[in-house]
Amino acid sequence: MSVNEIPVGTKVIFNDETLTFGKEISNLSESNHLLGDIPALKNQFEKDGYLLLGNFFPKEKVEAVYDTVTAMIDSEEELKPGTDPKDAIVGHQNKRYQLWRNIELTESSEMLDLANGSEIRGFFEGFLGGPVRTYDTRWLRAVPNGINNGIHYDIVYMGRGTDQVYTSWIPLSDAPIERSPLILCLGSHKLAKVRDTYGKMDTDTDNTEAVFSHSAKEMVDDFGCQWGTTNFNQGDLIIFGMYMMHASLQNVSEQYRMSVDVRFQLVSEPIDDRHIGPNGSWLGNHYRGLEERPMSEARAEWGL
Ligand SMILES: O=C(O)CCC(=O)C(=O)O
Repeated sequence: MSVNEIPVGTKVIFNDETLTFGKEISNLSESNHLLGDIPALKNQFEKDGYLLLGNFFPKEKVEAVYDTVTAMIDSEEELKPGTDPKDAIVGHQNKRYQLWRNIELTESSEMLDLANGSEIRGFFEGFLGGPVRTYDTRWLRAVPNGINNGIHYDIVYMGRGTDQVYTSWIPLSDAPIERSPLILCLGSHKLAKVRDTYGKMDTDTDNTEAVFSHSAKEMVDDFGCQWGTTNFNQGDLIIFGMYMMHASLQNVSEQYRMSVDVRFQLVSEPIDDRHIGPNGSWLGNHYRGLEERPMSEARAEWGL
């Protein structure tokens, strides 16, 4: 067992469910040993639907972004009084930050140097075999205690160009199992019926809730998937495609989990222009508080 491996029997929380390692959830595998071997990386991605690259980013680049985010939260007095901002301990309001409209942070030189910097661009140019571009929307998050994200495919938010878009999730803080790590629903990218129905939806134009399910167990019991996660470290990188169901575990720690998720694709492919332009104009129905068709209704129509 590697140092980072989460032992069988460990329990984690998703919404009101408990998931057990070795049962509904298992450890994700790193692919660092494949770096530099593009065919092997592609095979691995094709097989598992993701690539996890530990310690991918230079520490100082990640810390620089982390510091801009903690400084902002500190300036709002939302860190616990008397604590070191470096520890990012949540203040008494337990405020959630969804910062993709905060251009000062998402377009800062520190952020661009990390999330659109030479390491990640170089990786994708090699992996995709040509010049690449990134979305200007950068989903910067500070997740407080008790909070997690729901189960979804990214295609429902960003499917107006090519579907060959790659999500890159970058933990800006450590994100071990108690601090709201990303979880992937392994096998979900191969669920043909889900791809052909939910995977064709556009949450904005269809005005339908984007979250496919509130139950991680349902994805195991009814769809035959298995969840995967790891104790993420600050500066790891995990990439996956538009049809990988994913979510995050509840933050049961007292520290913010900070992360940014960004997208890459080939320049030569059509792009979803909702996410282009430095003003971060995109704000989906959900975030504008518009009433949406419930997912349960859509799923009943699809027979899912
Ligand atoms: O960070 C999270 O909690 C969710 C991330 C996510 O949905 C994504 O990277 O697409």
